[in-house]
This record gives sequence, structure tokens and C-alpha cells, in this order.
Amino acid sequence: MKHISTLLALLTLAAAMASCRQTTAPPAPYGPVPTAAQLAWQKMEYYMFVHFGINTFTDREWGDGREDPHVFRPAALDCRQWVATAQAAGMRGIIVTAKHHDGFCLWPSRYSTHTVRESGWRDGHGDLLRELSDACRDAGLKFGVYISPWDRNHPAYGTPEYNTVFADMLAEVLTAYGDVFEQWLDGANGEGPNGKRQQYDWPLFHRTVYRCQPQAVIFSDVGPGCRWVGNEDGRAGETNWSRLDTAGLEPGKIPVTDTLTTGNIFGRAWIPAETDVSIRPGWFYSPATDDKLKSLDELRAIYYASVGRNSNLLLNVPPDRNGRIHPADSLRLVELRAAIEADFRCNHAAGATLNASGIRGNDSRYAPANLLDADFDTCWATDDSVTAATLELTLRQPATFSRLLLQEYIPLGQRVAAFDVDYWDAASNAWAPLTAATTIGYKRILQFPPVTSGKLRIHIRRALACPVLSTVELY
Ligand code: FUL
Repeated sequence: MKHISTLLALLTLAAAMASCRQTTAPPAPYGPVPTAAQLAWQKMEYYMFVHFGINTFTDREWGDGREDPHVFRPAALDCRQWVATAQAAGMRGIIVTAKHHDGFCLWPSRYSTHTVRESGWRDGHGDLLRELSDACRDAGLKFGVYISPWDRNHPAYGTPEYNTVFADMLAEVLTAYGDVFEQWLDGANGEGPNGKRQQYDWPLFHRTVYRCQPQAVIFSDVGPGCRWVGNEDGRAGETNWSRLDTAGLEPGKIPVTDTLTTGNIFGRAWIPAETDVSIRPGWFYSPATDDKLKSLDELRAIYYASVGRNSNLLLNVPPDRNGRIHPADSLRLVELRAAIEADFRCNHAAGATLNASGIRGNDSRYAPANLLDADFDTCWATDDSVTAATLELTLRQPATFSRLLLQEYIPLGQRVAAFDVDYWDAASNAWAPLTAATTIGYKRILQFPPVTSGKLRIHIRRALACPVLSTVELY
């Protein structure tokens, strides 16, 4: 009996020593890293843009600010229908044009006389931001606002006083409707009613947003929270760094949009890309575009070129003159969701075996098996000195696949700069090249012609620091 308890004590001690030995330090962050708000934002992946306002009723993209507010007359406006549509589409939030360039405010602003109040909609007591933010909150969708600094209606536009007006409008919106996940600010800047252009006070605008909504991610051409992807085609760069150098740049003053599409490999700030694109030819509704929606194939390609390339997708779906999302748009969105879900139905990497050329400190906390669990926060990493490495995936049985999904653990920065992928070709009894790419980032999805194989090899050729990956999935 005594022997057994001594043995047990020794075994317990050995186990304790083994766990004490696991002192491998985690990888140090590489470069700038996302804030908690940017990380939460990145995980949203796909959400709805809603362009709605005066232009919905005038067949114009940019109203001139002289429209009669009574033009705004949605007969059956129903924000709950927008929210239900976004949810059915698999989207996680909605960003609405609270004010576009024409200056018309979808809320009864104290700082303007060109608002829903003056339109007579809901007898002048309507507040679209109230209705939409309530509907979002009730459904668990996040709520965001686009408030255009360019204002073709406001008499103060083009004078220093307008900067205060605009900051007051921001504060008004950002304190009255609950949490705002994203403040969308574009750099459009044209002449106002007084024939003058505005010198925007960006530091004031940013301070105001952060004071009212410390967790909001501020979008503009160049951040600071997230950046424009540099085109309106729905396409992030094949190489897409979430880092950007912004010295000397400001919204509306960007020398080359290519930089926004790819980011800067050694950029000093963490400013990930957001891909904004419309389901219709214009941003605003027009009956003339009811039969000109992007096809399912086009939208699916956009998904792969945005979410599949380390960018969030902000898909614009403009409600019609009734104030509802048109059935054609709703149907297309649901088709898209079904197509994407079908693409990612069967993950052949689940239950597979994954071996790595190296494991950080030979510590099981950094084992490649962590890439196969569904947990973003468990990773595979190598020793600090290792910046090229190989992962070999052995499936339980040969399968046919055409998509590889990878994720880097971005809380420690973005590292991988080049990798290629081979599959085991049973016919020739050798590895055969499948595809190659540069960056991964939060999410990278590679598509290739279907192959049938039992083994796949990912070769990271170049990383800026030891690779830290979170996910490998194969479909
Ligand atoms: C741009 C605007 O000029 C367009 O009208 C549209 O709202 C687009 C999303 O942003 O800056």
C-alpha cells in the first residue's frame, strides 16, 4: 500500500514537472496589431450598406441639396424588413446613409433644416435612425452610420463654422441611437451653396467619434479604423496587407488607389481593408435598375475577392421608394448565402492529421492540431528563428476539394508573405503543385480546379516573423 502511494506521489510530481516545463514564451507581436474593436469588426466579415434618402426618389446619385424635402415620401417604410433581409442574407450589421452629399438628414437634426422633420414623412415626427437602430438591436445586428462631410445643402459649408456643425451632427447621431460599430466617413469635398470648398477638420471629427463611441471603427480612404479598398468593383488585392502608411494622406487625397487595394507590407498602422460595392449599378435605388442586379456568379466572385482576401465585405442593397428592399434584391441575397454555405459545407480537414516541419518550443500549445479545431484563439507557431515552414495534411480518406481556407492569428500581427500549396498525386506518386499566393491575414480562401487526393502540403516560403496560424480548412 505504501509503495502504491509513493508511486502515485512520484507520478503526480512528474506530471507537475512536465507541465512546469511548458514555459515556451508566446510569439511577440509583429508590427502594429488590431485593437479589440478592430478585431471584433474583422470577425463581422459581411454586412449591409444601405443608401437611402432624397436620391431614392429622384433617380440621382448625388443630389444637389436644393430638393424639396417633401420628395422624401416612402409609402411603406419598414426597417424591420431591412433587418430581416440582412439576417436572412447572413449579414452581421447594417450601415445606413444618415446623410449623403445632398445634406438631407434621416434624423431630425437640430443642426439642419433639411431633414425628415421637414419632409412631412410620419407627419414630420419620423426618425429613420431610431427605427433602424431599434430594429437592429432587437435582432442582434450591429448598427453603423455614414454621415457625409460634404454637404450641398448646409449654408455654412465652406466656412470654418461648418466643421463645428458637422462635429455636432456626429455627436448628435452617436449619442442618441445606442452602440455604433462603424462610423463611415468619405472624403468627398465639393463646392457648397456659398461656392466654397471645405477644409475638413479631421482631428475634430475623429475626436468626436471616439468621445461618443470609443469602440467605433472609423472608416475612410485611409482609416484610422479601416480603409477603403481603392475601388468600387468588390475586389481586394490578391496581396492584401492590413497595414498602411498614412503620413501625408487624408480622405479624398490619396495619390494611388492601388496602395489601398494591397496595403503596405511594412505599414506603420493597422488599417484593414473594407470592400464596399453595390448589388445594383448605382448606390441608390432606381426603378431603372430593377433588372440590372449583379448576378449570383458576380456576387459570389465578390465574396471570394473580399472576405476571401482578408477584407470585410460591405454590400450595398438600396431600399426602394416604398422604403423596402425590393424582392429581386432579397432573392439574390438569399441565393448568395445558399451558394456560399454550399461551398463550405464539408470540411475535409476536420478529423485529418496535420504535421508541421517545426513546432514552437516543441510545446503542444503550439501544435498544428490547433489549426483544425474550430477555435480561432488556438494556434500553430514556430520558433522565432523560423520564417519558412511546411504543414502536411493527411485526410482520413482521399477526397475531392477545390478550396483552401487559412487564417492567421492577427492579434499578433500579419506575417505570411508567400506560400504555395501542393497535393499528393497518386497517379504519379509525387507531390504536384496546386496553387500559390502571397498574404493570408485574418482570412484567405484560395479556389482551384477540383482535385482528388488524400494529402495536401502548405509551404510557407516567406514570413516577416515566425508564422502564427489559427485555421486550416479544406472544401
Ligand atoms: C462615395 C459617394 O460619393 C458615393 O455616392 C457613395 O456614397 C459611395 C459609397 O461613397 O464617396
